[in-house]
Amino acid sequence: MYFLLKFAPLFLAVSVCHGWLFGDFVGKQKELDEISLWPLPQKFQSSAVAFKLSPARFQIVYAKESSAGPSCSLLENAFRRYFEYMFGDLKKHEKSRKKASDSDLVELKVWITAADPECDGYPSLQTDESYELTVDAPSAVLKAANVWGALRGLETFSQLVYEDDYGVNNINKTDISDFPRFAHRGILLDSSRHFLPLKVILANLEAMAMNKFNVFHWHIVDDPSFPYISRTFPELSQKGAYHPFTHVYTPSDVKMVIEFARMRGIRVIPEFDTPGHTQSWGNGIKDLLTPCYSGSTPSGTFGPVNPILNSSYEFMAQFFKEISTVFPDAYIHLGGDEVDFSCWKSNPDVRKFMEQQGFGTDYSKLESFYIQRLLDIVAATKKGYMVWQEVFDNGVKLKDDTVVEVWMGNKMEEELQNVTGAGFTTILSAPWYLDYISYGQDWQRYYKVEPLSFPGTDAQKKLVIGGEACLWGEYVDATNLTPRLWPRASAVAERLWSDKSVTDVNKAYNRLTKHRCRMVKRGIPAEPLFVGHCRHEYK
Ligand code: CP6
Repeated sequence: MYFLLKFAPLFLAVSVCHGWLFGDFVGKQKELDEISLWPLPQKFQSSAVAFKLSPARFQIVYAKESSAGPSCSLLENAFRRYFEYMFGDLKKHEKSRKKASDSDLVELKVWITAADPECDGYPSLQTDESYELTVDAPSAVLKAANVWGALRGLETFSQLVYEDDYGVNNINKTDISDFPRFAHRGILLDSSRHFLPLKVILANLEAMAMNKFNVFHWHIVDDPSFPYISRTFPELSQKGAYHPFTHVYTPSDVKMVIEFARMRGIRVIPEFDTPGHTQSWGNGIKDLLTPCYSGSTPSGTFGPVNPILNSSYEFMAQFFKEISTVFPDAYIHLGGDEVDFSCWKSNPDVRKFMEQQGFGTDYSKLESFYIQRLLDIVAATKKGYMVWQEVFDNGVKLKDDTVVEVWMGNKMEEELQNVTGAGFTTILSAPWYLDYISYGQDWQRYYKVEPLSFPGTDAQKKLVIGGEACLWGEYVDATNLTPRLWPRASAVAERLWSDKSVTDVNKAYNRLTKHRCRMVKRGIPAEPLFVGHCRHEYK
């Protein structure tokens, strides 16, 4: 007998009914329920043949043919992390002298196939995240072109491991071939409405990796506060942060976020939103914002960035030159949403400028004038940019590789049709505003969204490169962010990773309940979906 056949009571019932002893014939869905992969892989085959994993013997190693080896610190770090997720702290395990038996899985061989494994690189929109995973005794094999696919595969492998009734770690014979449906799978966090301590950001990057998210959209500054410490303009945070020393991100904090994310295959896309949402910028930079008028005199309040002064553009050029060197990603998010025209309208100098430019009374032309100049400034730093949908709606001329983010819930399908019809790539966040909360299981609403349901050609649908779950910060800080985000964002994770046909909410419920307990076990205080318990409750 080569394999130890292990049947959970339910499996036994199913197997006996069918008169089979061998697990390969056990219904597939039962397996899925048992092991609870999230998000569900593209191609998945498993059997009830189970192997034991002994923490004292099991090792994650490199395949002989692998182009990456022990000098790849990203993988070394990931091996350690996933070993701990599966078995807890290594020090607690006694070195076992017992010989491995035929029913043991003794190793996971990681095989990186590309000539360049990208150990020291950064993930990008073009990154290949696919992997193949075979679990069979005595060795499992994880094959991926580069480290990014290996990271996704390690997460899946760790999710395959489950504790049996005796607390022993098991893994079933399995074949998986997996790749993401969409390339951009993001989470937006807002560190301006409330300061988010580094610890919270890092914990959420951990949770993102558990859900195969690959973009951290860092809405780092906004009206209420400017926590980013700029080398070029230190006054921005000195005068604009909630506190100049404690409620700020230092250059080393930012580096740490970027590196922690890189180690998990996550891109960091910072958003510096202008010309609106910039009240906090005005504290540190004189004349950057438009003075509002009440009648013929300045009212003492300020509006969006002043678009009629050359000094505004000179500032932006210097500022974004810095940003383009601090953040390694090929994209910067430039905002451009919700520009309030009332202050511009009140200002006589702005009105005169409008006249000179022939804009009439159409202030969206002034908005476009500003954004156009800003985009050209940023393009000169060799970065790509993302913008909120208004920038496209206002007819601004965009670079071909611009990503337009659709956030408005009304006429969302029409917007997707228009943006992709004009040939631009787009991501969707409109259905996934997780800052909105309500009674009951709202994850199901997020889960049921089909991003490509809008009318359009195949070429148009290809331009939808993904989506983002947004957790705006008005009602969120370090005390409630993580449980509000997880596992609600997990619904978005599966929609963006798994096949289009994966839509059954009841099946998803069973897997997601277990996935949520797994996050809890790994130290993420993810909130419950509904009535129930976890074997390992939050400590
Ligand atoms: N902040 C910024 C926000 C929002 C946006 N931009 C927002 C608008 C409407 C809702 C939620 C969030 N808080 N900078 C819009 C992209 Cl419902």
